[in-house]
Amino acid sequence: MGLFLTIEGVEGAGKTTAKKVVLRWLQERGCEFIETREPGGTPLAEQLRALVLAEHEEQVSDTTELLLMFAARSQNLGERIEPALAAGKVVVCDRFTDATYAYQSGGRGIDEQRIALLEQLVQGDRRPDMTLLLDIDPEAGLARASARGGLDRIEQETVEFFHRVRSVYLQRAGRFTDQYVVIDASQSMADVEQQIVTALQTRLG
Ligand code: Z5A
Repeated sequence: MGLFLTIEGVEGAGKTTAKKVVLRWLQERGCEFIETREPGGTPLAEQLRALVLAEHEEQVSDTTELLLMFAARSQNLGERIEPALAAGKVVVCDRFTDATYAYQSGGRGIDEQRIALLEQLVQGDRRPDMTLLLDIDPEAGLARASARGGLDRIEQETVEFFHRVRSVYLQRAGRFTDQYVVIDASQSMADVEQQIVTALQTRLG
């Protein structure tokens, strides 16, 4: 029933661009799909997104950040993702729990067992069927993102933070080979698009 496809990567890797390629590919094949993003995807989850990405006068603790990510996820899963999958649709989600392992465990240093507990609580057995990991050196990704202007609270982290994020993504890609496809996002847009189309054809036919 349905197919759950997620898109991941460090800042500025080109997820937004990749999502358009995936949606066009699905459309051309007449697949029914929904698109969503995390944190976000429903009105309440989008409010949680705004809260967690905004700068605050007080310090946002790592645990608060983690719980806000999962609060938004719980809402998006219940309201949008699970109903769409149950209706046999493809769900294309810009980031999901792999981002939590990468950013909150890799980046912030939270023990991954704590994330696994929340993952089980919020998602049960739900995991992505396929994840496109847009892999790029963080310096190159940040340069692309900065050119676009206005960095949020997490985007202002150090380059070392994003190296740890990338490293966790790559570790997970090596561990969950049935789920992950690694795309070399340092290439030109045309080349990245070709890699994505090849991955979709190979995995989904
Ligand atoms: N976060 C978290 O910490 N924990 C979690 O559990 C979740 C998320 C779910 C918001 O995510 C933040 O939430 C994010 C992680 C955290 N914080 N950070 N950092 P987001 O996905 O909404 O935000 P983002 O990572 O900041 O997305 P982004 O900057 O929009 O990145 P992108 O979508 O990968 O980039 P893009 O807009 O497609 O491309 C960036 C620019 O590069 C743009 O001008 C493109 O035209 C250009 N581009 C794209 N591809 C290419 C190629 N191939 N060549 C040249 N130029 C290119």
